[in-house]
Parts: sequence; structure tokens; C-alpha cells
Amino acid sequence: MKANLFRCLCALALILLIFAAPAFAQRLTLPLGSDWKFIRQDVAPAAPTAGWENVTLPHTWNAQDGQLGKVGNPGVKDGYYRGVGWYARALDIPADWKNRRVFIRFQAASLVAKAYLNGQLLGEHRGGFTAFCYELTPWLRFGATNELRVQVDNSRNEDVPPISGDFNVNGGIYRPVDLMVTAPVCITPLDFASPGVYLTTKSLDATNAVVEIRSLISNGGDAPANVTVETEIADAAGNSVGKTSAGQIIDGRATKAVATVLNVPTPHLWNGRKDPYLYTATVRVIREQKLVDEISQPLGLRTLAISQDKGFLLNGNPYPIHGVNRHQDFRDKGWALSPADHERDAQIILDLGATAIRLAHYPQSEYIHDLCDRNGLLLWNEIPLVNSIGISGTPEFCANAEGQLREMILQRYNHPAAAFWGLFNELDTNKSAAPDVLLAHLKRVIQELDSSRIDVAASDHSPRTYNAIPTAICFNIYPGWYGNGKPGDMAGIIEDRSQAVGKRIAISEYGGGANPAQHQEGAPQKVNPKGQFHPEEWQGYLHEREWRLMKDNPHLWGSFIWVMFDMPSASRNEGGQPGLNDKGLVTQDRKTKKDAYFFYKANWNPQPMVYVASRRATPRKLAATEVKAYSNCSEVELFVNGHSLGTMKPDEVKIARWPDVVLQPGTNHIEAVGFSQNEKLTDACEWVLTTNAPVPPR
Ligand code: GCB
Repeated sequence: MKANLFRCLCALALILLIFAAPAFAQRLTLPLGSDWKFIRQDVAPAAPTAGWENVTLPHTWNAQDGQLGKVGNPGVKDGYYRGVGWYARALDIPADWKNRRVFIRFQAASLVAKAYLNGQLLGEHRGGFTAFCYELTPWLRFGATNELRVQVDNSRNEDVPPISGDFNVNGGIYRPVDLMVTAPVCITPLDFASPGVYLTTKSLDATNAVVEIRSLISNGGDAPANVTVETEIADAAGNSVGKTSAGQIIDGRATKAVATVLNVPTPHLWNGRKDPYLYTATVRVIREQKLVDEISQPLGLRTLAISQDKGFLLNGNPYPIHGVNRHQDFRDKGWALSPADHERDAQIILDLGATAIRLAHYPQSEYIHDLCDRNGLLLWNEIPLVNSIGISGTPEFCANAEGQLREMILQRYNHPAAAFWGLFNELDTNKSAAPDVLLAHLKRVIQELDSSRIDVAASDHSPRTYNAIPTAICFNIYPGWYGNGKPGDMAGIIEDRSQAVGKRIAISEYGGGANPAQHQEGAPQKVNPKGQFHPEEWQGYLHEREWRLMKDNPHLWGSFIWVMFDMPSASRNEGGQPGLNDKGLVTQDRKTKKDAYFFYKANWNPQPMVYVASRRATPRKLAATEVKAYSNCSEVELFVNGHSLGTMKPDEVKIARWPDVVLQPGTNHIEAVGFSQNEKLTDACEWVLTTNAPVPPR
């Protein structure tokens, strides 16, 4: 009943969209989310769809099995289904689209997708994280029902990165799909599935910005077309700040690049979290006095640089890169995220006070880019060259890595948030052919396509010749978690790595696991990363120690916590939660923010706050304990069962401590009160003491 109503509403919306559009004119973008049929097995391209499931996009078949891990799916080779699934959808194409062009654009399908229209193969796309687009016009039946079929395969494929990694490779059409209907002459959606418009800031100073707007205009007709291409930049209030137009002849069946340059006087900069100011650049194609196509793109005017002297510079000024890593995943949904899921993630990251996100380990959705453009978060996108390029690094694998790199860059080219292009994550020759030749080639591709961003990579080895290839090499290090080291080793490792490469580095990953249902009392004790006990306290302690050593470190230009949200990794079985990498500051369902989240919030977000650490550590066994609060207030007072235990000033990493608190048997009310200017903030929890153990010697 509900599904029928939904379908009727969608059909109505489609009809309204079609009729509301000006006659002949501009492109229609019609989301194709509803009414798909799906089967999780391989079938013939024309197999009957009776018995297939009804699904809506975005969709993955690994939403459930993917989060149970190998433990929850005994006998399943990878611990979750990796194989083929088929999607089918009817497309009712109105007769009056006959003189129009129709395209289909998939924002992503994992890992390899073959799309068919009415039995005709449109193409195969290899790579699970970037968009691809096909023109349907030649194969369409107008005024009739057409049939779209897509075979998607997320099997491990030696020729398609990633071939290894500590995350599940979900299968399915897990990002949105759109039908685009255009006039015969349009801005092409077929250039690596990019918007077909590329904005490049050629120069930028306080008095003027020079912006090149390069558009690819495609003529689907046989005869040459006379068009006018108009480009305009408007400020955030919608006022035009510059406009040009020029006549162009587009040959039949050809695509022409049209570049114009516009000046933006006294530019208002896109200045990260402080002021993510956006202009809008619009390209219009006019034919016979009619507007036939129009595309608007966000335009952020900003410069990025790393200075050996001052660290990361945004618009020439030092800017902290307080980063987090994020995988695209959510409890019970896998990779099939809705806009609301992205919004919630972005909000949690903004509340933390972070300034940057590393989108690990592959390019992530277009929508997260929109959100970061608007909110001033800098983004690191990377291609999924994770752990290995294969034992021999086949030509097919290398060509595919290059293809994914081109798509990643061209599709995200206009986003001011996109600041870093990542070449790889943790490659080494134990599991992989030497990557140097491939990486040097990929770096040349970046330079050819876009020299305005900083190319980076996340390495876990030093020294290595390939660490010299990216402009800014970064390191994944886990002192105090993996290996024999301790959190305090962070400073020495940073210094060594930075000296080995002769410049500032970033820490692209650091952290440790925590199950917020597990606790450690007394002095923090290192845990076994592979063991079943991952207490929240060790994660908190590790971050406290490490951040203290990283915060003003002159060898660093930035840092990225591993990881923002707990996320599935089928082969893991640790911390009492099989199938999960639990290094998140927040749980996979986003319901629980762990202590470490509030530690960083106190350090990074200037909004006054106070938080009692270890709040979930109850019932407890030790009567004598330290109480710790994270707070950016100038002073914090602790009350235990209503009695003040004194006021403390939080230290330079925002920790206030009361060392010798004695709890009473039974319930204890712990309350921290922060004073910030005229504001009084409180945070409280209850600890139940079950054993009145003797006070341990100090
Ligand atoms: C790493 C990897 C990342 C893992 C992480 C971990 O170095 O780059 O993919 O998930 O360590 O948790 O071990």
C-alpha cells in the first residue's frame, strides 16, 4: 500500500517536472531511485525478473552480512557476499523526448558494473567510487517502455583497486542514479562523468581574482550548431559580479572546449571553517535565442600551500589541519547512505571542531563534498590503492588506477573543499610489486589535470624511495596500539619520519580501539589490540598523550585521527565486537560518542564545554580513583555527592584532574561544573561502587 502510494507520488513528481520545464529548453535531472528490481545472483542479461526483490537506490547487498564479520558468517569466504547482483528498471520515455538527448549517470556502483538498455550493452565501468555516464539516446524507444539492466559485481578483481584493505567492499548501486534529459546541444555529461564545466582560479589577490571557466559543449545533431555560450559569476547573495558571452560554432557530432576568463573584483575568500564563502559560476548555452542548457557550480576562491616554516597555509595564513578519517558506512545500511546520513556525519565532525576530513580509502560521495564546501571542511580524497598494487602490478591494474584518478579529480574539480589528492595508502613490497613507477606516473597525471591541489599519500614505512614521490608524504603510525611502543613515542617517531624525508609531514592515521561498554579502572594499561578487551579509557589516554605531542609540533603540517566512526572490517574479531574496527571516536550507529570524542572537542571546538571522562565506567571496584574532566573552560569545579572537591584549571590539552577522590559504596553522583566567562556549564554521571576495595598505593 505504502509502496504503491510512493510510486504514484514519484510518477506525479516526474510528470510535474516534465511539464513544469520550459518548452524545449533546459536539462531535466530526474532521480532514478525508485522501482528497481534486484536479485543477488548472476543471471542472463534478459532473464525474467519474476521473483526479484523490489529495492530503492541507493542500495547495497552487504548492509547486514557486511557488519557481522567472518565470525557472524561462518563458511563465507570473505565474511560477506562478494559476487554478482543484477538490477532492472523500466524506463517510460515520453514520445516528445524524441528531439532530446537522454543520459544516465551513476554516482557509483561497486565494484564493476555493466549497464544495458533494451539488451544493448552501454558500457562497463570498473571502479566502485566514481561516477560514470552513458548516452541512451541512440538505443531508446520513445513513447514506449524501455528496460535498463545493470550487472554489478563486487568480487575481488586483480585488475581493479582496491585488492586489499581493512574494510569491506560493499556491492551494489550504492549511490544515486540520475536520468538527464537535454537539448541536442548541451554541456556534456560525458567527460569522465564530470559536470562538463571546469573552474580554475588563475590568480588571486586582495584586489582581483581571475577565474577561467572551461566548458565542454557537445552537439548531438549532424549539422553544425551556432550557439552563444554565456558565463557568469554571482556572489553569495546572487548578484552578478562578472559576465561574458561569445558566439561559438559546434560541429555536428562533436564536443568543443570553450574557455572564458572572468574577473572577480575584491574577492571574498573561501576561508575554511571561519568563512566558507561561495560564489556560483553558471554556464548557459543559448541557441536561436533560447536557453538550451545551464549548469551552475560552486566557486570558492582560496589558495592552499604547505610551508616548511609555518605549516599548512589557507589563503597564505597558517590554518590548523585538525583532521579525521571517515569511511562511508553506517550501521544497517553499509555504504548505501542517504543525504541525511551524510548530513549527520558532517554535523558530528563539525561539532568536534575538526577542520579537515580524509575520505579513506577511496573517493566519497558528491554530497559530502557539497556539505564540506558549504561548511568549510577541507577534504582529502584518495584513489583506492590500498596495501598492494598486486604481485606484478598488471598493466590493467595500473591503467585502472589511472582511470579512477582521472575520474576522481575531474568529477570533484570544482569543489573548493577538495584540497588534497591522495595517491596511495600503505603500499609495501611484501605484498606488492614495487609501486614507484606507477606512482610517479600517477603523480604526472595529477600535475597534468590539476596543479592547484596538494598531492599526498599515507605511508606506513620509512625510509622508502616512493615516499619522495608525493609532494606531501604523510604517515600512518600507531604508537601505544600496535607493536611494542607506547603513546609517548609519538614525538620521536614524528621527528624521525620528518627528518628522513627532509620536510614537514602529516600524520594521516593514529589512534586506538575502544568498546564503550568496556572499562579499565586505575592507571591506564596498554591493551592487546587483537584481544577482546578494548576499554574506552585506554583509547582516551592514548589520544591525550599523543595529541599533547602533536599539537604544536613543528615537524607537522596536519594530523588525521583514525577513525571518526567505528566501521566494519570482516576479518577483525576483537574488542568484544566481531567484524568491527572500533577505533572510531563515535560508534558505528553514531549513538555513542566515546570519551576521546570529547577530548578533541575540548581541544578543537572553542564553544565552551565540560565532560566527565569514564562516565560509562560503572559499576566500579576501586574506591579511590582519579576523576578527569575534559573542558575548555578556564576553571572546573568537581562535586562528588554534592561536596566540592575543589576547582582546577584544565591543562594545555584541556584536562582537569582530581587525583584522590574516594567513592562511597553504592551510587556516587559525579558532577563537573565549568565556568566560562559568565556561563556555567555542568556535566554529570553516576558511578556505582560495588566493592569497597582498599585504596591502592600511589
Ligand atoms: C591502517 C590502515 C587502515 C586501518 C587502520 C587500522 O594503517 O590504513 O585502513 O583500518 O590502520 O585500524 O589498523
